[in-house]
Amino acid sequence: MRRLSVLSMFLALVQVFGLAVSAQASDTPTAYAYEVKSPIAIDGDLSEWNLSSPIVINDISQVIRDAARWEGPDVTSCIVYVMWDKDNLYLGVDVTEGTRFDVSGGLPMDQVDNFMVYISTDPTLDPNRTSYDTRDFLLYLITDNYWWDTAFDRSMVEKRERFSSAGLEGGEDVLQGYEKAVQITGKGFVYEAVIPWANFSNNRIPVYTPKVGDTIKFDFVLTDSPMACPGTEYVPQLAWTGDSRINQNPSLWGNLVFAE
Ligand SMILES: [Ca+2]
Ligand SMILES: [Ca+2]
Repeated sequence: MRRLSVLSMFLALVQVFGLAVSAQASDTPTAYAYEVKSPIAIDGDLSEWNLSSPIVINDISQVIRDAARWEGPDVTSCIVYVMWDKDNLYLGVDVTEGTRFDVSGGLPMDQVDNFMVYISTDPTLDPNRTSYDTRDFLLYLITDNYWWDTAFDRSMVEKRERFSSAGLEGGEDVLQGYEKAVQITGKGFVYEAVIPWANFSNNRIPVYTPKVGDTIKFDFVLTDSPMACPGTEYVPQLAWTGDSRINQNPSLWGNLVFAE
């Protein structure tokens, strides 16, 4: 009897662990990027977009910095949409911000109003990797509605293949062919942009050409400075998934699936 009960306990444990493992795997948030079938007009109006896979960033559990200063989803939150074609990545973001377009010169890029796009361009990589691969990128998109500075942070990438950090001092647009537009809304703004895939490449890193069914690691951060004021101390950041370790560890990012 005793042996039997030990065995049944063991089996129960196996079952519990099995469930825990599968729950953990399915816990990784997944969004779909839909293929662009007819041309997208970059005008800050997302009416021609497939909006069926929103990346919603609006919860206290998603605040990865200065949570005590986050004033809630009605002041700082966003919904992100991703689309693609063989040449371009498209981003649409419906932003709620009490203080939009707050960017003052001289502050670090991650202390001013921005989007931070965490994206891999190699679907064959191990999704559980805990450090940045050559083809994992952190792209800053400053949202000032004027200069629209952009930057790449590659400081965490060991094998950079001569693709180094660029634009982190501010005042630069390091992207080629980046088009963006916004429409002001009552609660913030709607942002629409196209970024050619060629920006995530150089003569050592191939250009990514997505195909239907590809899954890449992806994350998105919204930084909302409460006021354009040098010395601003608390600047909340919200991420789709993960915590501040996403800056070092792609396994904490979500999954982005390329769909038709
Ligand atoms: Ca449009
Ligand atoms: Ca702001």
